[in-house]
Amino acid sequence: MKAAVLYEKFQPLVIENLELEGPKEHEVLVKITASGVCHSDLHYMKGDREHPMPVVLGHEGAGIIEEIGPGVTYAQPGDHVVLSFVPTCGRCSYCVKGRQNLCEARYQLRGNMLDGTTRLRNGSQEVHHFNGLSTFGEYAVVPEDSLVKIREDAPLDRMALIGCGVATGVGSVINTAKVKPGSSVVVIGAGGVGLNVIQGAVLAGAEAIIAVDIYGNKLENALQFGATHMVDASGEDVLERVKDITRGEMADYAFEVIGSTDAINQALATTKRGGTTVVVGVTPTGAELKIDPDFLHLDRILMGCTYGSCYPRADMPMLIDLYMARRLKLDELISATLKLEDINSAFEALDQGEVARAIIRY
Ligand code: PAD
Ligand code: ZN
Repeated sequence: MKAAVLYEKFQPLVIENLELEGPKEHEVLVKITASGVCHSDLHYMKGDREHPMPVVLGHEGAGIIEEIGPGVTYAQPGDHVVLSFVPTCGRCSYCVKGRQNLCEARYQLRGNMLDGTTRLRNGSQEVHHFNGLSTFGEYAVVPEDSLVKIREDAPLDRMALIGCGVATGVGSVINTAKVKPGSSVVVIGAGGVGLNVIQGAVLAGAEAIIAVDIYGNKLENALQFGATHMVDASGEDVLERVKDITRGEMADYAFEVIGSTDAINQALATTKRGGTTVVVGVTPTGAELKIDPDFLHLDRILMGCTYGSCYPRADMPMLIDLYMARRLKLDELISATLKLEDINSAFEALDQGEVARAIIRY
C-alpha cells in the first residue's frame, strides 16, 4: 500500500509502497478514507518532538473496516469508524475512573502495536506506527481499542476531523475547562484545533469569544466559527484588547492552542482573578515555563489538556450527531483537499498559516 514515510526530522515525507501485515489478535485492518493534517504531526517533522523512525505519521483519520483479526468483537468488516489516537482498554485505573484519554495502553504503543511489534515494513526495514494509527497510508492496522464506530450516513472524509481536532478543541472547553454559560473566553491560535475551541465555546454558551492569531485569514475563519472579537497579535496589544473587551476585568478562560511558552504566558495574563488557563498546544520537548506564582495565588487555575479530556466512544458519536444536526461546523474547517502524493505541500501550507485544516482523501 502507498504511505507517506518520515525517515528523518527536517526532511520531507517520502511516498513509498510499504508492506502491511494483516491484523493480529485484537487488531483490525482499516481502509482509510481520509486523514486530517494536524500540527502535532508537523511537530515530529520539525524535530520539536522525538519518535522512533522511520514512521508513518497521521493520527486524525476515518475509514471502513476491511478485515478483523482473531478475538475482535467490537467491530465487523464494513463498519464505518473514526480512529482514536488513544486506545482505551476499559480496564486500567484511568479507564475505569472515566479518564479514558489517559489510558495506560497509550504508553505501551511507543511506535509499535500494543504487542511491541510493527506491521509496517519497506523491504527488510521495519517502519513504525504513530499512536497506533498511521493514517498517512491507504490502509492501517490498528488496535481494536482505537476504534470508534460511527453512523453510516455521516460523510467519511469529514469524519476524519472528529478524530483529533474536533474532539480535542470542543472537548477542551466542555470536558477539560467545563466553561460556564455567559463566560468570556480567549482563544490564542485560531488554527484547526483553535477553531474547534471556538465552536466549543459557542456550544457552552460563552458570551465573549476572543480569537487571537497573527494572520488575518485565521481571524476571519474564527468569526465564521462564532468568535465575537478578533485580535491581531502581530500588530495589536493582546492584553490591552482583552482588557477593553472584558470591561477591564480580563477573561474567565483562556486557551493556548499553538504550543508556545510565550503564548501560554500570554494566555495566563489574559485571565482575571479566579480564571482558568488551558494549555492545549504541544510545546517542544524540554521547553520550560516561567510564571510568577503570585499570579496563581489569586485562585487562577493552569490546566493541561490531552485529547480534550474525551472518552472517544462516547464523545465522538455525540459530536457527529451535532454535526449532522448542523450544530457543529466541519465542512468549513476543510480549506484544502489533497492526494497523498501532495502531502508535503499540505504541511507547508499548515506551517505558513495558509489553511484551517487540510485533509488527504484516498
Ligand atoms: P495550526 O497550525 O492549525 O494552528 C496554530 C495557529 O496558531 C495558527 O492559526 C497560527 O497562525 C497561530 N499562531 C502562531 N503563532 C501565533 C502567535 N504568536 N500568536 C497567535 N497565534 C499564533 O495547528 P493545530 O490547530 O493543528 O494545532 C495547534 C496546537 O495544538 C499544536 O501545538 C498541536 O500539536 C496541538 C494539539 N494538541 C492536542 C492535544 O491533545 N492537546 C491535539 C491536537 C493538537
Ligand atoms: Zn492532532
